[in-house]
Amino acid sequence: MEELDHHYTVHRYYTADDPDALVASLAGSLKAVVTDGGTGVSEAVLSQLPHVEVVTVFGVGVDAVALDYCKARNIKVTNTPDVLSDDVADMGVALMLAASRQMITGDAHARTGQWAAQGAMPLTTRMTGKRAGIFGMGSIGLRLANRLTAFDMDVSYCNRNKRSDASYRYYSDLLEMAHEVDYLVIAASASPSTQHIINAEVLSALGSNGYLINVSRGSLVDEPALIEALEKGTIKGAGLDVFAEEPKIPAALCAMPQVVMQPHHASGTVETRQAMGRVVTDNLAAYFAGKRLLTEYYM
Ligand code: 8YV
Repeated sequence: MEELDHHYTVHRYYTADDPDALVASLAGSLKAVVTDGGTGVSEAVLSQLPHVEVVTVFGVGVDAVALDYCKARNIKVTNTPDVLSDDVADMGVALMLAASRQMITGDAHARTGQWAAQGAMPLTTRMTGKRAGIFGMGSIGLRLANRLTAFDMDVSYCNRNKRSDASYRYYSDLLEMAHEVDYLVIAASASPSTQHIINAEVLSALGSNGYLINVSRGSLVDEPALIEALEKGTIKGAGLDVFAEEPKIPAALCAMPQVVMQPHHASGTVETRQAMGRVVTDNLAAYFAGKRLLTEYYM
């Protein structure tokens, strides 16, 4: 924000007393929108801003941006790929371990004196050597896969295309992969075609020893179906960084000890957020200097 304030006249939609009035007042002048992955920018807002030429997203996911509208108006969109992939992959592994080894329950057991009062906590589930299936083999998926080999896991992936640079087992069919794995890790981007792709059938294929891990977007999961699968023991547990209606999380999920959660924080380290901020400001600088965008998202 300091860098933006230094180089541009910045109008803060998110803290405006009257955001609609702010948008209306900028109709004749606003050139660029900076937003984040979760917020994006809607057609309703952009259509009031005829001079906007570029939308820069502080995040890799552009699903909250009105992409069709941007394309039609030739508004450029940029995102922040790659710089956050390591942290998101780290979070995926952390959630897998935390869910299997019941880290949060264990922490409470140690912290609150239950250990001293009641003795050892119940046994948990081993992760090393198990089968992991990654849905979405982009930069994040690949880093996840590489990390999981250090846990001697049998790693497979499901992606639109087989990657020539990855030797992991490839599935073109998500349901087929879900049958064959102990951990289903979602690292695919959100789009109309992946909406609710993790449905009751996929969860039932994952099975009663299976864990669902999501570091992508809540929209990929049919959340009521997930809650039912967890309640009935159709799957064993889940590690979730993202939810359908953030920041709201269904009370049923919050009450489940077999679910480990994070508040959409996979890229939330100082190092990565600084790197993401740099990509945003460099893209804007390139745009206004008439240079090629660093990380244009092609629609
Ligand atoms: C961020 C994200 O949490 O990259 C994304 O798509 O969702 C996250 O990295 C978000 O964009 C920052 O607010």
